[in-house]
Amino acid sequence: TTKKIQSALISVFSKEGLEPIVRKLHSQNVILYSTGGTEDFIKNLGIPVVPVEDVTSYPSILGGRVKTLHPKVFGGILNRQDNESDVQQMQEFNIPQIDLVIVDLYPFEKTVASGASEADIIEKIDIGGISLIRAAAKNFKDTVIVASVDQYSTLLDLITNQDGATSLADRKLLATKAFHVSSHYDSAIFNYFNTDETVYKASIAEGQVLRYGENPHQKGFYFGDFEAMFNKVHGKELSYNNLLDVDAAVNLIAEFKNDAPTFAILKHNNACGLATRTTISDAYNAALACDPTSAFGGVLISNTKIDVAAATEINKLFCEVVIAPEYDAAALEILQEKKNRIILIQNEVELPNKQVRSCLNGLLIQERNNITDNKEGLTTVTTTTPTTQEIQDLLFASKICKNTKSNTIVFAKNGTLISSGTGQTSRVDALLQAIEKAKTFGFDLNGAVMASDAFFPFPDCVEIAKNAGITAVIQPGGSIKDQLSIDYCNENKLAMVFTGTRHFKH
Ligand code: 93A
Repeated sequence: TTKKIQSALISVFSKEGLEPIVRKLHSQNVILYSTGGTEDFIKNLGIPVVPVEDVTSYPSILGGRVKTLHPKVFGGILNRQDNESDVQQMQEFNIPQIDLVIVDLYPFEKTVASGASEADIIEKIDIGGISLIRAAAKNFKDTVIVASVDQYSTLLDLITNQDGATSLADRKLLATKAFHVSSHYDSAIFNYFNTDETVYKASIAEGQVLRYGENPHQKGFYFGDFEAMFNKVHGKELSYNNLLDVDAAVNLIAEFKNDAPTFAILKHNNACGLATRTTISDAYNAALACDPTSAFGGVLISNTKIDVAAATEINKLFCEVVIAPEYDAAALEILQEKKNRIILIQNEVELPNKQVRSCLNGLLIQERNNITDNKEGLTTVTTTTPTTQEIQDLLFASKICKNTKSNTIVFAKNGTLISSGTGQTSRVDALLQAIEKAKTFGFDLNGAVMASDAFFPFPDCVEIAKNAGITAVIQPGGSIKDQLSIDYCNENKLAMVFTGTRHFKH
């Protein structure tokens, strides 16, 4: 699969950086074919070059719109050297082999940016060049493609250090880069034309047009296979905000997949109630008790089949969405009493490992946060060790913490979320909010545990927590001032464990 370059077709808009490549190719006796301007450039270097017109026996026509678009050119690039009939046809039609294609496309984006007229911009839509790139990249088994000045150094390296020999892997990598160039180029053309709403809508035909985005004056679309994840059995169309909440709910409940019946209530992507009990109706009631005010209009999710007892309780609440892996038939009937309430059956499918969001003029992509803190990963850093119940509650609180917007502080006790501080700009603010909320809904924090998504930079948090009644703390650790928090806990008989894993969520 290692191949030596013996012939090359060069057609570049910008001639910059081309000279050393042409000289090197010539020194290795590579036959050079070229188009008008590029041909002149090579000739001026005193290097022999075959005009592409000599290959096609056809002049460049229509003001250059058609110069390389010819079977003799594309045959030379696309033929499969291990295909008998291809080889035979190459001879029959007297098609020259083209081993290497170098293209620098018409500068479409630059022309648009320069404020040129539409006619000038359209003339800069490269047709022949993009076809050369696609053809050579498609046939990477036999052909080398250099689709941009950015790959000149790679090519120079191959012809200098490998004497013009390329491996299949070299060619495939260059082909990948070439398709990146061609897809980017076509996207730029699309973006230029795409000023009309209908064109935009047509282009997102595969996406779902939502009623609106986050607010009624914003357009919104969903790209994804909702049906693969859910069976929607009842209710109105899901909105942009519903989808965001459903996403948060599904990620949250995934943490409790193998646990006893667990029910969560979410608002604005954060849990405002979550509890684990022996029955799902008890879990629902405990989750609701955490913050019945926020639960109004919330998104509800269960890790367990919803029975009649749970459905009867849920039916009393105005809520947007209910999600569960299963429902008893009679429970479904009860939940369907409210016309608009969205009821989803969650299928057993893995969540994708990639998370994407827009950022500036591009995208941010990251892996999912796949680490769930477990007992084995905890290090007790204080002289007081947490009790068995506390360890359970610490891990429980940590799972909620991980799925709540940073900065966050979570209080929990006996498998119940008591309160949390969510999305605050300081950890102390998150802590104070959690304390305030616990008080508002009548919780006693004595013996409750605290989870923090990131380390405590100062000992103030453990001090405030201790004074509120907290007896055990879970946090990643890693602050240069960790010891101050540890000292405070030791002096005040608080248990603290480190996980070593930060759980920011923004
Ligand atoms: O107008 S085109 O789309 N028609 C063609 O057949 C064609 N073949 C190559 N433009 C075409 N090219 C482009 O010409 C190349 O992509 C390159 O940008 C440019 C090189 O032209 P010249 O060698 O005449 O400077």
